[in-house]
Amino acid sequence: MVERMLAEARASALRDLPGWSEVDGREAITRTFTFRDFNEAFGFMTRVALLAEKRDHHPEWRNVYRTVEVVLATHDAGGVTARDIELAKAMNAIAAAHV
Ligand code: HBI
Repeated sequence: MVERMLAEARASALRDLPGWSEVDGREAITRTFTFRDFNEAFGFMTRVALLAEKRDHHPEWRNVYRTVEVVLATHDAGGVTARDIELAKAMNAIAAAHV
């Protein structure tokens, strides 16, 4: 069972996560990605979806045209865990490949 991170650990992890921030009022992290167009946005989501399945760890996300709003939290742990930090890092790497 992976443990939820406390405030200091979350803040520290976010220092290595460009573009991400805490969700107000919820133990979760968030980033909104903006791509060239819908095709790029959905391609990003496709790659992340396959990774999420492989890791059995899934994002909460909303796509509007070329933006993808992402929220990450580990529901089983009731907060942010290393799985969220690792998935966020992977998302940043995948998004960087799209620019
Ligand atoms: N994804 N973000 C997130 N949080 C979870 O707790 C979670 C998940 N994906 C799958 C999953 N849990 C379950 O498969 C496991 O709890 C068994």
